Amino acid sequence: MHYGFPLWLVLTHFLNILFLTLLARSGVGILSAFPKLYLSDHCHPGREFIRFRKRTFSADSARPWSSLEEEESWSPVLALPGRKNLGLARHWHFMTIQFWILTGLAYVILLFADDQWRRLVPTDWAIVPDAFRVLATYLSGRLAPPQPGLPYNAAQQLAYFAVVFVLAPLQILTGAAMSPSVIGRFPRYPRLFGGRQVARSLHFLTLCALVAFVVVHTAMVVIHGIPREFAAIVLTSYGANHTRAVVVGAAGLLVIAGVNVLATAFSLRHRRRTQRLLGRMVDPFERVLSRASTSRQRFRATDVSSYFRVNGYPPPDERYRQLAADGFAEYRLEVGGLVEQPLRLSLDELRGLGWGTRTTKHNCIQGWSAIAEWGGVPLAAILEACRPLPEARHLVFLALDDKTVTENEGRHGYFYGTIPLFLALKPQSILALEMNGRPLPVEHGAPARVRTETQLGFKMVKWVHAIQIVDSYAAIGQGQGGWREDQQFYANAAGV
Ligand SMILES: Nc1nc2c(c(=O)[nH]1)N[C@H]1C(S)=C(S)[C@@H](COP(=O)(O)O)O[C@H]1N2
Ligand SMILES: [Mo]
Repeated sequence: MHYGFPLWLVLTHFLNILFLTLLARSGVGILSAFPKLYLSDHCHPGREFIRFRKRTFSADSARPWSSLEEEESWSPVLALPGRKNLGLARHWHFMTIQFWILTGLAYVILLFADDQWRRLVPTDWAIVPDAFRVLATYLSGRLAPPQPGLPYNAAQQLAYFAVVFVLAPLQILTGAAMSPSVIGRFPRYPRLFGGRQVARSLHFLTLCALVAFVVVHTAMVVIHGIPREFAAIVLTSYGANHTRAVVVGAAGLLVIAGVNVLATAFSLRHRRRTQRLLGRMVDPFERVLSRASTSRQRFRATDVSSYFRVNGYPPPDERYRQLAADGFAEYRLEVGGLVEQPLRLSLDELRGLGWGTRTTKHNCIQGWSAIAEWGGVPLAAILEACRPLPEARHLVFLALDDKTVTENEGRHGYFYGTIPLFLALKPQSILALEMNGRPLPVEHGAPARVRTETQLGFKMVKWVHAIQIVDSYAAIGQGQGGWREDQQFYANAAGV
């Protein structure tokens, strides 16, 4: 058996490095939105085990704060695209992941089709002590020879095996354990890793391991004899022309750097276009996942988080203060648009439509989670009462908080959000009026907020005063289907 470097191996290596750089940099961009790692899904402030910044926030800080303030602006050199562009970083991550998985599948299939798997997959436990012997050899300053009949020594083989068959799958599995649609449908799945936040931490630590592998691996190729090894991996043969190999290899690395620079510069300059272009590849996937998953979460009372972060400042105006002071006696929810029966409901009338409570995990797009019991009116019951017309497609939730006033980030307008009809009809989609058995606290959306348990938190509009049923949201706001979609370039579908 000859273990050379066939062309497919060279190509998949190249694509793998390209996609890994995009994944790592966009991953860092995502991390910057909540640059701390937890071991518990309650994400209690101060209990993170790794924090990538100095500033701290605490649950008992005197002034109100919002989790968006925990977002950091990291350099575009490190992050793709960097500078507080969580939505676009996610778009790059989820676009690239599809191609990375395809490359990985092609690689593994070819590996087995070609009998090349024997170079990676150990067939004897003796590989473990052998690998230690190899390490000892390296540490004593000598090069370790390959195993008989194989191109690699035991340590190399073990490392390559671990990367392909352990770290890469782990990265995919821990990634999935963060998706609100996946864990809404399979609430026990993240427990495989010790919870969603442990999965998130592992996802980051595995990235570190992969980066460490690439560094050591490249160093080894160099130590083992550039340009001979280099010629083999770039031009498929140990006998290839060395100069040509170095030129082709350098060109390949330049292409990878170039793609990264272009992707970053384009994303920073054309945020809406990046959101739209990448959205074409990412949104359908998220929409299918959201449609297919129905939340089956039923946490227990003892699972409820003692601390639940807030995102978004309450409406500061006098009208809202007055409403709250009167216990929302004057509050009316307006339901209109493409309906047979427009509604105008007091809180009591709303309650009369139906009631349900369930205890679920909230997953903010930034990365934190928390568990609470939510009680409220099924959105399906509201729809039944207003009877949407056949052309109805989306629910628009209009909120009372004017971001021009409550946030000072150069963004503006009243918060709003949309969800497709099919999400509203899921059994765990409710207009919540209670949290943990009490009327909603002001900061969590009093008197009424959306809960739809397979989606990210930003879809769950707080301080709702009206629901509009529409056939399209193109003419609302900036047309992206929500305030955060419009102003922060988040994806409209939010199942991952
Ligand atoms: N009206 C309004 N609703 C909103 C927001 C907001 O800023 N304004 N923030 C959203 C985001 S990003 C999240 S994560 C959740 C947070 O809900 P909580 O504050 O109850 O934790 O509310 C969502 N609903
Ligand atoms: Mo959020």
